[in-house]
Amino acid sequence: MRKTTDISGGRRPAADSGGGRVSRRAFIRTVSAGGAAALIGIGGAGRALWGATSTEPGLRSSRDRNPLRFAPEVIPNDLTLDAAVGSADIGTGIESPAWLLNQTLPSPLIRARKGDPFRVTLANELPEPLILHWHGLTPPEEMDGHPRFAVRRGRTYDYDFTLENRAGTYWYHSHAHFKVGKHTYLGIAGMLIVEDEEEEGLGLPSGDREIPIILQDRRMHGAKTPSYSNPDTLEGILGDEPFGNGVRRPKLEVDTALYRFRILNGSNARIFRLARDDERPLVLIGNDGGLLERSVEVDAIDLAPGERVDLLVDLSEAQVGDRILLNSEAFHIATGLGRKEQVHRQGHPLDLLELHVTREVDEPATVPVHLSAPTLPDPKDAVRERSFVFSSDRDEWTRTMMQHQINGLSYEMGRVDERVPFGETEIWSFTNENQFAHPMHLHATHFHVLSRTEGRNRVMPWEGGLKDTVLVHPEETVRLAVRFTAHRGLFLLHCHNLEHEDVGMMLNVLVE
Ligand SMILES: [Cu+2]
Repeated sequence: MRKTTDISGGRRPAADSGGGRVSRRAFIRTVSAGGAAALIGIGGAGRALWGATSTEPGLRSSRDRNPLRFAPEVIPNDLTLDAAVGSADIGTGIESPAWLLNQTLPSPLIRARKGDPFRVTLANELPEPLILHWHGLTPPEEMDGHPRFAVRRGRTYDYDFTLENRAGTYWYHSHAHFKVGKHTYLGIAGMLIVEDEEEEGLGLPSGDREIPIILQDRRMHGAKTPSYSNPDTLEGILGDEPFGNGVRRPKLEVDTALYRFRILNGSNARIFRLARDDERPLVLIGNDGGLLERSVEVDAIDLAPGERVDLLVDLSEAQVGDRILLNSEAFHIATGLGRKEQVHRQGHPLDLLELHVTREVDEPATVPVHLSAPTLPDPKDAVRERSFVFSSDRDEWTRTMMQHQINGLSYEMGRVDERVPFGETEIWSFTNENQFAHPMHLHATHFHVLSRTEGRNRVMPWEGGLKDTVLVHPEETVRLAVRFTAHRGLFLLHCHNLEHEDVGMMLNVLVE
């Protein structure tokens, strides 16, 4: 079913050390053979499967869909990533212009292991300066992809550090000065998976049962995606075509089995409200910072740009022939403003991925209840508070462009905005005083979401554990416990709506 091009040794087999643990593929074979074990179904009944003939708005025939593909997997062991202009097949054999790393869309999937060296060379042959940021990892400052390290065409940048982060689903993308939106939209972005021993011990679905997927929305110009021009600085670039792993309107053939979906919102600006269309819940097991303490069932998950969720999708009770959609459901962002002033373009429904059940297998599907025990910064240890207020206004010179600011400031590369002592726990509050939703991303650490007041007024189930990106709706105040324990140096706090970031919604944070 799944094709993986192997360009650097491919998937590393699981370590066979530690109490005679079987390899992950062998594990799948073992449980497949144990047919007598009971299937553990998840969620309730009442399935209302969408058929291929549906005429509901926003839904389309299965015939118009393209097979989901998977990025070639590489390991960061003397890996070179060549950035160059090219083109990519976005489905149905249509080549669309793109900027690529190693000529693939999405960029190669980097699979790494906690404790291993991370040695990657970026070779830039793009017509613009480029630097890569490892979103969610916490490397030393020269390795973090700060825009001051961007390299011009013809130059290279060497990354060399030890991977200290726990197992989880991460991202990497361009962090070039004021060009993040363009570069990411054109294709300079890929998934990064970290594995560790703790996670392996859980026997989560792996191999063909693990589906890494970067979800994005795109604007279309006929059958092709248009080049990046005149970005909307109000809400950011919002397209009405769903893409998965660089494929337009993706579909995936699946077995009647339990799957692990690693989902990354790699959109420039689009917030997704993920849900199954068969009225079954999503089983959430992890987010930005890796596995949660325990699995939790939710009907829908709001996923903003830069956020990740790790889901178990149980298809063990599906029938061959079923078509199940992973959708982004309609939603509304309350702004507290009159109807006229409201922003309307977020929250349109999209059918993101069709799962077509094509093979029946007899495979026990167990969902572990207890998963992990992430170490969270404790608000009781906080020694100070820091507040960040977000505002938006028309640029006084151009009148058409929007300014999005943090504490009244627009980004300046050479200015230090916050000085934070290394190792001390602080309470940070994010207050959004304007009508746009802002997914705020912090480099160099993960944080613990404590509370949300006004707006949605609660912490969502997918905001437990360790986060590096948190969505702040209009009028909301989100409080976090934050502590930098990885490295000292100059890092970033910014909005991950990439058009907001590129007009300067970013600050320099010096950990000292
Ligand atoms: Cu923003």
